[in-house]
Amino acid sequence: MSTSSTPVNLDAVIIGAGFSGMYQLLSLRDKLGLSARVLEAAGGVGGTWYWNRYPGARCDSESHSYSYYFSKELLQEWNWTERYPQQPEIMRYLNHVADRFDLRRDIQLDTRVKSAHYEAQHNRWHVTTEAGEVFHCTYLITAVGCLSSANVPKIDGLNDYAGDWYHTGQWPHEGVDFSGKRVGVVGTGSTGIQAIPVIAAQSKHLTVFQRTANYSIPARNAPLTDEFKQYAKSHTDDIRHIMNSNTNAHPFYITDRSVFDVSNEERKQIMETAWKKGGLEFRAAFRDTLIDEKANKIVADFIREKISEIVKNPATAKLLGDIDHPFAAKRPPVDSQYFETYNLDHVDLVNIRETPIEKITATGIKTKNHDYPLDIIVFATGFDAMTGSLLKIDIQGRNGLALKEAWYAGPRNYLGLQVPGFPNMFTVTGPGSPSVLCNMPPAIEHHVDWITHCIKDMREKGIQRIEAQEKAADDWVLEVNHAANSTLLPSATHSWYLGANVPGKPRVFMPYAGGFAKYQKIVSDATSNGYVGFTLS
Ligand code: N01
Repeated sequence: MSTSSTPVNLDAVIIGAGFSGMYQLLSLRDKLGLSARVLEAAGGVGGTWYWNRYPGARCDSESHSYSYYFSKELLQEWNWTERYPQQPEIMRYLNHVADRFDLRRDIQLDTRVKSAHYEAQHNRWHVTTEAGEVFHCTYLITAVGCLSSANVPKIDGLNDYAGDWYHTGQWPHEGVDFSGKRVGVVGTGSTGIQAIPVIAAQSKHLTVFQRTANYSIPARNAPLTDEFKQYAKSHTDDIRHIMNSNTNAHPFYITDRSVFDVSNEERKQIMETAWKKGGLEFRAAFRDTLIDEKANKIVADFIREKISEIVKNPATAKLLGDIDHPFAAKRPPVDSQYFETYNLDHVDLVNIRETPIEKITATGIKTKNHDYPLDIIVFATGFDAMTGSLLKIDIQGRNGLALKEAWYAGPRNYLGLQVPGFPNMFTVTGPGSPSVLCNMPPAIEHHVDWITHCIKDMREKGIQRIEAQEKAADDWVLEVNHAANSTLLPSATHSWYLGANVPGKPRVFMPYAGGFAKYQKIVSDATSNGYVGFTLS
């Protein structure tokens, strides 16, 4: 450990030891031979999976695609056990990666980065940690994750609550014992929908506080068969090709078929088959689900019908099916027995859209009409997504320009990779890139490979600085808006894609919705034409 008077000099500092940070370290250290260190606030590697250990936490991407593809050996060695990996299995995988590639010696845990300031006279970043350590580096790479900054709602009275409360994204490592407890869950996004069935199975009584009803598709999780494992291992090149050549980086293509290309019966059959298969692939049954309102309504109505078939109490079914946005305009959850859980006698659903939470009392949650006594409250209320974790760090670029200032009206960058005024700083899967609209590992590998290639190019050509140009960033923001506006995504006006879930956050559609394949081509064209839109000096 250094002190503030003895800075550690490195080629690169990487912030975060999740999927991105670990691969970035390996790439800079082992492929380019640079000195690099990962600074990580948590007590272990894993990034979002280190924190999100709530009951039922599982990935919605299929395990054979939720993997690094940079190492053929790793792909052959590692054996996933289920269609969708659970959080502990993902943690075992990421810890295996850390050991297998000898990454730990350059990962500094329990180290929260406080500030990162660019010093133009030395062309370096001056990075400090909360413990007072100082690092000087040429390249600063933020690998802080898109969904890492927990959003705990500011509800009156939380401090007076005598029971225990938790946010799903900051779950205690020792777990939570729900047995014999009256539990309240606030939030019915992907997280709440995963957690609710598991908490229901463990608790005496569960009350779900729903503000916005949500679609959900059955995951149909199951142990992987030997045949599938064999297929995945013997087709790694094909699977990688599919992921890299489609819209969402999942291991399947969206069909070319419109909802209106087929008869009613055929359409119903297609949706039934997709529902039976389950998972995010349900979205891929038609090409126009997310671009045509009428097409979307047909698919959405099919899901509503399923909800009313599953949920026995008609009033509950109505409330669960009363969804105010197009299907998949918010990230569609994938569940195991979510709607079925409401058939249990000890599970209640409360409509807090109609009767909002007024406050939290010493004994539970109070709405306008009712007091709900609770021993435990679980906030499955999401994240200050995409920008939250970056803006918590005091990042200053050229001439003391604060990132907070540069982004006061929302994130503004070029290709989601660099911000004007912040030379040699790179953001892995930041806003302005497809990131959260994708299966994350391929999106991460693409960014890390690009950053690595760029730094290699710079060093070979004696270039000391790369910086996004102002005009390129302005044009890219327009392109990001245009891509979003060509879909139904912005019509879910309260989604976290828009920053609308965090009071006061600028409403800007943050991820790039033009598709992963198209995005890669844009980035590749700009690069091969001499880093168009970047200034190299
Ligand atoms: O968060 P969310 P999440 N009072 O923001 C409600 C990824 N993920 O953690 O819609 C009452 O989607 C809010 O209501 P409303 C995935 O990308 C991945 O569930 O704002 N309620 C909503 O119901 C996902 O999209 C996996 O009206 C409040 C819920 O809380 C992303 O993480 C698994 C409230 C928040 O939903 C975020 O999902 C899980 C308040 N003050 C998640 N504030 C994988 O499989 C918020 N809500 C990898």
